[in-house]
Parts: sequence; structure tokens; C-alpha cells
Amino acid sequence: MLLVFLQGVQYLVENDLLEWRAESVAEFLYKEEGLNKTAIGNFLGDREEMHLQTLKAFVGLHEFSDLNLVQALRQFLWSFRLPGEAQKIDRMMEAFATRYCDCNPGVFQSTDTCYILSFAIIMLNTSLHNPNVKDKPSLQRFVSMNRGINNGADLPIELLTKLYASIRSEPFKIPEDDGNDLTLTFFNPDREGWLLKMGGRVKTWKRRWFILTDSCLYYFEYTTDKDPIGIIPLENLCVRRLQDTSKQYCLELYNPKGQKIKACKTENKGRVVQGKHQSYKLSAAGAEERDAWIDAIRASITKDPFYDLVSLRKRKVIGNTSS
Ligand code: 4IP
Repeated sequence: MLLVFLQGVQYLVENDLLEWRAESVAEFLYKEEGLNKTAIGNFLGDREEMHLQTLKAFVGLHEFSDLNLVQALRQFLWSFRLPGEAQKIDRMMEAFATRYCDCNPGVFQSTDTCYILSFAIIMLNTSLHNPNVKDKPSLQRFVSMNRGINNGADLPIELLTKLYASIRSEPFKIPEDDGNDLTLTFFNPDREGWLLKMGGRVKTWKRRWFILTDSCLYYFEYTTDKDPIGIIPLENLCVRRLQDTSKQYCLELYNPKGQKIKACKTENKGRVVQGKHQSYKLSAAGAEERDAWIDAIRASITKDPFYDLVSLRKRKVIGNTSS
């Protein structure tokens, strides 16, 4: 499809109907009606210099001043169809975030903040509107997912509330929709909630607040605690349902090589030590919740290229306190 599209553009250029300059091509892609929006997306996502320049000029034709981020994304995502390749999407979302910040100075501390929030909104769209995603995030979860992304600080709650409400009431409209678009398939595995956890050596059940983010499971005594009791990096682990005689709705995190799990925990006196678990046994409040945890943990373990793009930036801005 890209080839036919390129041939079409080439034909116009050869016949002096279109100038082979980024600004002219961008204007053509932006204004001409009836062009294939999937092909526009692929053209703009390419990493050759002329394409990069065209992307910049194309995004520059969008006017985002005084639009909130969801309104701007609606406009942007309607002007072409996002390609499926992570690097292409990265470039396009980067260009979008830069343009949005130029049009709306002062809304975000950095382009990265705008980029991360844009992805968080796309993920929210998936979670709220894809019928396959059972676990619909609340406004509270959306807010807590985006904690610290404004260069270490939180974004105004009114802003996040408005963006959440807008997506909940109306999903993104996708050009050439075949039900397979990124905005419906980009699944965010972040999750938090109460689970029971069995001890490593002493086999007692403890109720702990778990947060799944950046491919790690953190557990806390209270929801408001800043420091976790334990951290379990999920890399190289597997998760499965477990039948347990003492508790219902169990899941187990285990190392498929049979080795002890590498994790760390904080002892009473604040000393950080290695965990002693051969496997982690957890118990949820119901079957649906258990399965939602299993799905989220699996999605987090499976290296999703889109997810990686965002979590890298997230680490950067959260660690970057601008004060
Ligand atoms: C403790 O049992 C708790 O279950 C700990 O959980 C657990 O540590 C300990 O495992 C286990 O001995 P008691 O409180 O009944 O002594 P938590 O840290 O959540 O309080 P984990 O590693 O699960 O955090 P060992 O392996 O440290 O003994």
C-alpha cells in the first residue's frame, strides 16, 4: 500500500503537480481529501530525513491552541492512521507532544510529560472501550497511574478528571477502522489492589496493598505508604492460577527454572534484604479479580514494545524533580 501511495506521490512530483518539499507534501497529505489514511501514517512514520521533515511540517499544520489534550489527540489521530510499529509511533507521538506544548505553553513541565500522558490516554481509551478488557479503570486509578509525571510533580486533578470524563463518554474515532487499531489494542498492565500474600519461610497470610508498574510488583502495608515492604521484579518470572487448600482464588508467581525468586524486602529496622521466596502465593478476593491480576502480570512480563517506550520516559520524568 505504501508503495502504491509513494508511486502516486512520485507521479504528482514528476508532473509538477506537487513539489518534493516537506512543507508541500505535508500540506498535500493534510488537505487532500480521499487519501488513504493508513498510507499517510506509514509515510509520516518513516525515518528518512524527508519523511521526518514532512512529519514535522504535517504536525505544524495542526492547530492545538486552547484545546485540551484529549481534544488535540482526537484531531491528530483522525488525520491519519497510526502505524503498528513502535518506533514509528514513538516518532509521531513525540512530534505531536512537541507541537501540543508549543501551542499550549505552561500546561506541562516538559514534552515528555505530554508524551506520557498522551499514551496514558490512549491506554485508558483501550481499557474503557475494548470489551475484552474486563477491568475498567476508575478515575482514581487513572490519577494514580499518572502520579509524578509532571517532572516529579502531579498534574492538576481537574485536568485529569476532565480528560478521563471525555474519553469515557466518547472513544477515539479511528480512520479506516478494522477493529485492530493501536488505540483499541494497547493494553496497559498497571494495576493496584489488595491481595493476601503468603510469607516466604513462615507460612502466614498477610494482607498487602500491591502495585504493578514498570514490570515490577510492589507491596505495601497501607495504601498511603511511600516505601514498599517488598519489590518483586517480574522479569523472567511466570504466573499461573493455583489451587490452595487454605485460600480461594490463588495465583502464583514462580521461576520457570525452579530457582528462588530474586526480590527484595525491607526488614523492621529498614534494612533491605533479599526475599526468601521459592514462589509467591497470592490470593485475590474473587475469581475475576484473580484473573485480572494474572492478565495484567502476564502483559507486564511480556515485553510490549509500546509499553517499554513509555516506561522508559516515565522513569526519566519521575526521577527528574525540576525544583
Ligand atoms: C512473615 O510472617 C510475613 O509473612 C512476611 O511478609 C514475610 O516476608 C516473611 O517471610 C514471613 O516470615 P510473620 O509476620 O508471621 O513472621 P511481609 O513482609 O509482607 O510482612 P515477605 O518476604 O513475604 O515480604 P520470610 O521469608 O521473610 O520469613
